[in-house]
Amino acid sequence: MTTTYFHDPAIAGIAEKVAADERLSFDEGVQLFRSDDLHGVGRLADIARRRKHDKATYFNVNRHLNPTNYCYADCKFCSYFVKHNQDGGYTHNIDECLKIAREAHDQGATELHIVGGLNTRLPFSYFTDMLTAIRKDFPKLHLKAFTMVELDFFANFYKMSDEEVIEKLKSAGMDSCPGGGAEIFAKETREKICTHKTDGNRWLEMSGKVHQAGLKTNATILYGHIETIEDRIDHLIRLREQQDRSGGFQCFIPLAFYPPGTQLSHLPGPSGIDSLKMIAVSRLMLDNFDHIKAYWVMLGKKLAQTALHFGANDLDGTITGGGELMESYLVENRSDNEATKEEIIKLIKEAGFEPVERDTLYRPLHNYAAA
Ligand code: V47
Repeated sequence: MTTTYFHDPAIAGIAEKVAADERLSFDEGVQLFRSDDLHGVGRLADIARRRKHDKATYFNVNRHLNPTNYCYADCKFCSYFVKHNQDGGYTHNIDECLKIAREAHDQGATELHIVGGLNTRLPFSYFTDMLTAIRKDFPKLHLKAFTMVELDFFANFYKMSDEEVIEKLKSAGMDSCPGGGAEIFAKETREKICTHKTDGNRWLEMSGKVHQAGLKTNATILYGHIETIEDRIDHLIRLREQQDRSGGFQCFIPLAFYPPGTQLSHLPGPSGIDSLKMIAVSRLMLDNFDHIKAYWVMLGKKLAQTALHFGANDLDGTITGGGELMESYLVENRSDNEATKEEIIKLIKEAGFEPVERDTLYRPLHNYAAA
């Protein structure tokens, strides 16, 4: 690759390694973030993205179910949770969960994304009963349920081994796990934003155990709050190492911090440029992750579309009717909370890529390139 396209000599050096498909180091990750050559960084990420996927860009038809917003964890970045002594809390009963699953099914969803608060007043059977009931009525709906933080909470609170928790939920219908709760692994920063929950090492350990049980999971980073560039690269490298060990991560989703309503509401949140870099650097550092998701709910549709040129190859789902958690961090225009399949296809095509509807496990269901 000719390096004269890059006005930052550091990026020109990294370009040689990207061309040779070589693993990037911690320092190179930091250099990518510190570079002012946004086009250069994006170009490298685009090369890595096209090497794996060419023009294919994935989306799915999904719906969120957030069973309860009661949570003891008190994360500083979260505007969704409520404590037991506060107003505004809810817990859906099984019939209400089934109603949401039915709506999802009737809207053509192939996936139900189930996450909620760490609620100390529910029995474990609430979760297994919920999965069992949904699985019975909607056997084809993929249940992407519970973050590593929820699984860790279940093991501690209900006094079960990790393996037992995973096995019981799997038997009840859990098909895979979403990537939430990772936030930022770096200890000092994590303790400032979410000191009461699962630490980084434990989050990674639980992922390994879920992978060992034969289920896929996703991974996330929450960025644009108080973390440093070094924290971000540390996070990516620890995920890359876990993927080397257990191999079950499907997709990485950088989550742009949305401050309103949180205990960090004085912060501005990440800029558009920072979000594009976060996506690009994720693609370049996570050489053993197939999929990088530009989550339009948090980026906004226009920036998510642009991110497809910065290493992302997935736009997440249509999310027809969001859960309460998603609604708490919808960006900018709060009516922008849904995207039809047609709209997602148009966003992808306009960006010059080929829309592929997928299931949760990235099996292609329909290629809309010619449509
Ligand atoms: O863990 C909470 C984040 C996550 C805020 O696996 C916030 O396919 C921004 O993990 N601003 C939950 N982010 C969502 C999540 C997710 C989303 C989409 C797809 C997948 C997947 C997973 O949301 C939490 C936390 O990191 N979050 N509050 C906020 N104010």
